[in-house]
Amino acid sequence: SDALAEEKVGSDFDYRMMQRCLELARRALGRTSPNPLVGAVIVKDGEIVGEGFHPRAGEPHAEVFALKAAGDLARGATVYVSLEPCNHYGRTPPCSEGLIAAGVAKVVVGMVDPNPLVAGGGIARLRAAGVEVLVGVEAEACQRLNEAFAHRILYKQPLGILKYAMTLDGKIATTSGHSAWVTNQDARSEVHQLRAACDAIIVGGNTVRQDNPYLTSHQVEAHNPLRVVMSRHLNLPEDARVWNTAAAPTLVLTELGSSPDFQKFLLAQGVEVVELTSLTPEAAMTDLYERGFCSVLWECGGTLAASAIAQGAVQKILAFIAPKIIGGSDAPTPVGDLGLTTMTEALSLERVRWRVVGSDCLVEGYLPQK
Ligand code: AOF
Ligand code: ZN
Repeated sequence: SDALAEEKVGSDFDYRMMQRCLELARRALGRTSPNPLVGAVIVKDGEIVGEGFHPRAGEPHAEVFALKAAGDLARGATVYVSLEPCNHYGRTPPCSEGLIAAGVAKVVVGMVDPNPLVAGGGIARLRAAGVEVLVGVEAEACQRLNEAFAHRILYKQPLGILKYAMTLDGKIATTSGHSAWVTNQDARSEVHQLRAACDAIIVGGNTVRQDNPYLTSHQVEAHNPLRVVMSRHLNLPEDARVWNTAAAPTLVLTELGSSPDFQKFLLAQGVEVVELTSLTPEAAMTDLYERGFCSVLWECGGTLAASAIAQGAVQKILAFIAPKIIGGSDAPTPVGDLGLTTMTEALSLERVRWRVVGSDCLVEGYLPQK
């Protein structure tokens, strides 16, 4: 992707139109899984004559909305779309055929669709019909927007993102477990935006007992992810905020036969309960994959985080670092025991980026592929 970033494809106008596609695509943030976020813009004689985005799986694709808005003006026009037009009969007919039938002259594509059912087939179909196709305008931004979709479709697993906030001395809470708040308001708003983009958030029973979080996106009109609590024995408080399913849906993953009384209580609150034969991060990810999810945010403590990493349920790390020191040799840290003993075994993140968020710092990176 570094090579893509250097080689600039298209004109400044092409870039502006593709950025508009991404802006449109983001209107459906968090709502399209298992489908991608896609935006489309149709331009005729330098003017936008139609726009569209994919609102959710089962509904028409971005190009269909844009073509409908453009009407007869689509003939001879240029279509910008952040993801390669599809070329298959899924829940909807192929967009490649729709574009050809509308008589468009040119299609500018942000990125090739990683879906093996498409994977270049849409571009090839358009070219075979005499439509000019330009690929790779704003490719990196397009790929970043749909990294979870790409991960799901290529690896048959949701993208696992481990997010934590720690002090400069590497603690996520004090020795007594108090953690409100490690980071400042800016970093916390960023987390709320991140939640709006994800399909599920997972925590363990400890986080529910210690922090009593809402785990919502705290934004008007924003998508709220499914809140998932992993708890073996269900020794959880009845007054936890996550049981308020009026705010957002909640799923409890537990083991077969755990506390029938508490399960009854949860069901009465509208909480879904799933008993797994073995309650592991891997099994949790399988359940969430089967629900059609693309992205899962791990907002758990160090013990669960370590086992999620060890089981390959985490691919991406988002670490907020606050310039504070709390001290305490027993204060909890973001990642528990991984069984590594020498520094040469450390998991070295790839594609690392650092960013200042208010008075805190955000480090982003990807775990090496196993
Ligand atoms: C596009 N534009 O807006 C979207 C595309 O089941 P379907 O018919 O909705 O097809 C889903 C697949 O189509 C999805 O996995 C991806 O490959 C592509 N999604 N394609 O041209 C869109 N949402
Ligand atoms: Zn399509």
